[in-house]
Amino acid sequence: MAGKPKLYYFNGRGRMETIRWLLAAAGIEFEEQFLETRKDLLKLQQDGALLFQQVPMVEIDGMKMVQTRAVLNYISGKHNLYGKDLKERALIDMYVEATMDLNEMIMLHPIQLPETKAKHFATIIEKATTRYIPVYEKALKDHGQDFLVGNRFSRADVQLLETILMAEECKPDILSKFPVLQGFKAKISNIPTIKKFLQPGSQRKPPLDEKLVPKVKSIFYTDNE
Ligand SMILES: N[C@@H](CCC(=O)N[C@@H](CS)C(=O)NCC(=O)O)C(=O)O
Repeated sequence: MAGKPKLYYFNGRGRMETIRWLLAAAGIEFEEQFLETRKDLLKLQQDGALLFQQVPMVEIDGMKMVQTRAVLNYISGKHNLYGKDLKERALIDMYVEATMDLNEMIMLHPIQLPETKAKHFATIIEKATTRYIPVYEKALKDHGQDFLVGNRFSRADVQLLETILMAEECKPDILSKFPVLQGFKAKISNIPTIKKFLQPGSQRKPPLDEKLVPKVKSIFYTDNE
């Protein structure tokens, strides 16, 4: 039997967090190797472990997988979280690409320059409440089912919940005008694997503490980047 997947990244959310969410939602235990310094990244690069010299990297089923979306697609396909046919998969892809756009905006907020930070934050809230959240609210309302796609649990539900919780960290009442999503959030949060992941002590990571930004930058950026 293959061992547990092993995740290589720094000890924070970044691009790895959605991978953690999907594994947890699928009930898959995983190990993590945290990069603490640039030397740790260079070592992986020198060992030839990173196809494009970048992390996230996940050792899984005998592969050293890189490229976040490739990893997410693999986990979703393997664990039946990716729809029953190509059309469902296409819809799931559209939903999750949009959650990832919003997720990335929020994720990158701590590293914005001081002079652009307030504007960036206002854009997050504006896009969340006018571009993204209403689409999910309407989709759930129109079909009246518990899950976003195909009346069954998929990565679209997991990734939407992850992103809703991130948006609530920015603005706690962000769902106040979206009653269907409030119900969705409660239901998906109560799925046993997800409930477990949401409990303290799980491998879920907290939002990036601004004090850690220099450390993260020192791992991933050289002085001239
Ligand atoms: N498209 C890649 C981007 C990966 C990426 O930008 N990784 C950053 C850390 S979050 C990195 O490894 N930077 C070091 C480098 O590019 O040399 C993915 O989604 O995995």
